Amino acid sequence: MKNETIEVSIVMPCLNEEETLGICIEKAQSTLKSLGYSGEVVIADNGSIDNSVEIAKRLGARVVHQQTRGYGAAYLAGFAAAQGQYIIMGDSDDTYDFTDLERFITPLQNGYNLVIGNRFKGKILPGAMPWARRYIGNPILSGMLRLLFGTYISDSHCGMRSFTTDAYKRMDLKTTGMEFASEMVIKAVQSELKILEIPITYHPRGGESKLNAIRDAWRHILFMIKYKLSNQTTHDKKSATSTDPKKNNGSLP
Ligand SMILES: Nc1nc2c(ncn2[C@@H]2O[C@H](COP(=O)(O)OP(=O)(O)OP(=O)(O)O)[C@@H](O)[C@H]2O)c(=O)[nH]1
Ligand SMILES: [Mg+2]
Repeated sequence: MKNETIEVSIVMPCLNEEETLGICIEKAQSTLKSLGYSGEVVIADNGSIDNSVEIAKRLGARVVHQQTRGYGAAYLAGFAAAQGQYIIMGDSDDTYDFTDLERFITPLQNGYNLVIGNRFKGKILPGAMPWARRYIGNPILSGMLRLLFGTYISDSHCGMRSFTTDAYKRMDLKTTGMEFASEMVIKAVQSELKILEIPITYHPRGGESKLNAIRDAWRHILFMIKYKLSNQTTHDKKSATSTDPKKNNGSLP
């Protein structure tokens, strides 16, 4: 629910990130303060069994719990709880720089609906992204997105993004796994959101990666194909209806 006094909500999904969660929360809180925004940090906990939840509570972040496992599921719970006009999302593993917030907020105030970080046009620090993901996984998945949906986002799996609450409603996101990142790009483009890509720096993560490269890449691929097919069917049905002579007063298009 929107709270008029909160301008910015920073939402982080968290599954056992005790090593880095505190750093991320502190960076976000101090940056919001120094920029003069009223804001909140929302931690979407996905059943952590380490000290993540205690750390978040101690630092004054708001914690919401999501029983359903998965990156998308965690975010759906976090976004539902977020109260700000603007929402900034990013992993709680210290790969994204939560001191770099202003560039994610100002464009939203100037008419953009969605801001997406771009690591390839920015900097990927040594050890931040495995070779196979950088040169094989990412280009293939991004290429498929461009080919199937005509998207023009060049780092479509970047996890640091910001958007307005209105844009969030328009995207109507639903997926629960890592394919959430692709779903957002596809639906943002289809909803004709005004999107800005900005170069960012990607840092090596602390703690253990939760990504299962093969399984998660496969989830992206399956989602893209299923979504394309179901959209195609809807589109075909709509075209069939609109070319129905009776519905067109007898005149063919
Ligand atoms: N993969 C995954 N991540 C989750 C889940 N629940 C919460 N998360 C959080 O979502 C973020 C993304 O997971 P990461 O392991 O960082 O995935 P990634 O960024 O693609 O991979 P790395 O570059 O290795 O960090 C992290 O902050 C996780 O703690 C889940 O069920 N699965
Ligand atoms: Mg990460």
